[in-house]
Amino acid sequence: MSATPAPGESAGIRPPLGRTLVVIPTFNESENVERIVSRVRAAAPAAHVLVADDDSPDGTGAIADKLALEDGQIHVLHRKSKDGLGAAYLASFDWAMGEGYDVIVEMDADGSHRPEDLPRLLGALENADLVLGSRWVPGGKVVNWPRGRMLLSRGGNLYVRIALGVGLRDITGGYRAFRRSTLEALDLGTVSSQGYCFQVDLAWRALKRGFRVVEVPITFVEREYGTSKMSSSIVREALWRVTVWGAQTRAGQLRGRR
Ligand SMILES: Nc1nc2c(ncn2[C@@H]2O[C@H](COP(=O)(O)OP(=O)(O)O)[C@@H](O)[C@H]2O)c(=O)[nH]1
Ligand SMILES: [Mg+2]
Repeated sequence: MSATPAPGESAGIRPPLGRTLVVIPTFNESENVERIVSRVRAAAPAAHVLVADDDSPDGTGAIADKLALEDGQIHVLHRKSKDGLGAAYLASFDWAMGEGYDVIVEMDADGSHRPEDLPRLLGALENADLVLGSRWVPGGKVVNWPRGRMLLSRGGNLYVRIALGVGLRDITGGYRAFRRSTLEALDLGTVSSQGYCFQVDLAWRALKRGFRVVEVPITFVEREYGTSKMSSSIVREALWRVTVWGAQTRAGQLRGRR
């Protein structure tokens, strides 16, 4: 965990955390949804869960509805069609704000983000504005990932670090906890990143606004059931957007020097 605030980072006392919502986006996760939701309920009993399903053809949404009927802390957001992870999260954040949650957590449905790590993420958020579950800080681990995915994640993070000039080790990861006040300041209406680039976009916005972003080591476990939705178009989107953001930042720095 990074203990020293970076330049421009806001220090100071933060309010207690309050009500937590764990958002789980799903597309064809029928083999995983019940298992992940019950693990979250066991690991963080006070937290509510929102399953954000993009009308999965495999019936994930109907399974989530059944879980919600049985447990008042489980909710479901049904979306019309597969529209990317970014859009599912933005709709979920809107829902969370409307319902008055104070902390919003992002978590994959496939078991890669262990709900048992959640209390540590929430503990770190007491003194931070955004907490990233991190595979690439000391103590972080990846289990059962093919070499290609490992290289993609490490290479992707290295590229982002260099292009944007940020110190975070795992800015592409999707296991994170936001304070509501952080999300409210990120200008979410202007986010257009669709795939996993969405994660870089939000962390980058938080850093630029001087928020305290802290990385907590996690063990990332590759899914046992269902299939990955990662695709080459998702990688291409991240590559060009990060390159553009990096170029804009450098151009701004040069203008500032003149
Ligand atoms: N609602 C929604 N969820 C998605 C979409 N794409 C991926 N997901 C979910 O996002 C999470 C991460 O996706 P995953 O396929 O495991 O990606 P990987 O871990 O990078 O291989 C899983 O819970 C997916 O079901 C999408 O377009 N819409
Ligand atoms: Mg996965």
